Amino acid sequence: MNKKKLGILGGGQLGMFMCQAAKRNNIHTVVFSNTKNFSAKKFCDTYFIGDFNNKKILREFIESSDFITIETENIPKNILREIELKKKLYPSSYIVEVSQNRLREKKFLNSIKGVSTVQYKTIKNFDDLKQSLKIFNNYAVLKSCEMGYDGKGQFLINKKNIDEFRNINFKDFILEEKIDFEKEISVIVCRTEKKIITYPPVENFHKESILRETTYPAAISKNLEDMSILIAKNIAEKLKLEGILAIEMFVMKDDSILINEIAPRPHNSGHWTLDYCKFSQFDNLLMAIFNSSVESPVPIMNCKMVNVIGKEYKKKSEYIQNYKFYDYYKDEIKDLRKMGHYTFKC
Ligand code: AIR
Repeated sequence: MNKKKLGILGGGQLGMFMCQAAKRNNIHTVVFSNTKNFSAKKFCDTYFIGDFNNKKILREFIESSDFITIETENIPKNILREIELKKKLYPSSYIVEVSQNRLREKKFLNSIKGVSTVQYKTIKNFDDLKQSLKIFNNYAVLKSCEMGYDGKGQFLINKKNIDEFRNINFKDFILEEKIDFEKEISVIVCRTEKKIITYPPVENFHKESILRETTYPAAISKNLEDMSILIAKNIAEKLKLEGILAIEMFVMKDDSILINEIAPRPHNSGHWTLDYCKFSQFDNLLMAIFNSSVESPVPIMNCKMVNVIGKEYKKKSEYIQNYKFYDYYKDEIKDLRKMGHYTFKC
């Protein structure tokens, strides 16, 4: 019998983990990468390299896959829609389009009863920026609506540095209030038409807008745990999710929850599930796609995941000796680039 074939748009570390999980489940993987040296290269069965807008490659990629998923939300809308005309995309192009634009994402989230985000303003010119900064007590974050991840396209703005932003191209920006939260947590939800499961909330620690550490479980009350799971399920239901969605949340000092952002793909804060759950986030994505079902994760023990960022990668042998280390096989060390991660029980 022919193997089932999964097409993956993007070939970074998330794609790499998808390929490894697929191999364990006898699923054939086809990666479409827009960079030449990519993490998933040595783990996929076949690959295409080229611009996502290359019609010929896109056609061949679609033809060689039974189902298609994404490992980054930064994929042009026209490509997602074209794929969906021919093959089922997990999650749907609608969900990816909501999550790839901060303004659309915030409008969607705030339209759900019981769900809120931080305050924000649409910024179209320097005057907007000046006015909105005042509203947010002269301390706020300017964010590009699209194509940002790991802090890219984000700038902390205050009275002193605002003039540096006078001449930027304001085509597509929002300004978010800078909030004083208690904790950052995330919940991963997997859903099919038949079943919905969530991974328990984990606690995340960011530095320079990039995730450094995730701890399972999050040190929060049972009440907050239940509330975060309820919100995650609610968002997934509203989106009619089929596949996986990660939801980043802020726990505020008054125990309320604000949603930071959603990501319709496996998430860095879910990498602990590879070692410390019966079913990892990647297993559940594959089950959602190929079995139309998902399984409760069954966490095994308390643990931590630590990202290896930029030059920290040079200490790789030390991590290998002391922890369970995962290499992302990136072609180049860059500042603030995720190069690998390690996990340990605690
Ligand atoms: N990624 C996607 N959205 C956020 C993140 N971190 C992962 C994906 C993508 C890779 O990071 O796996 O392909 C890109 O990493 P880099 O270091 O090449 O920018």
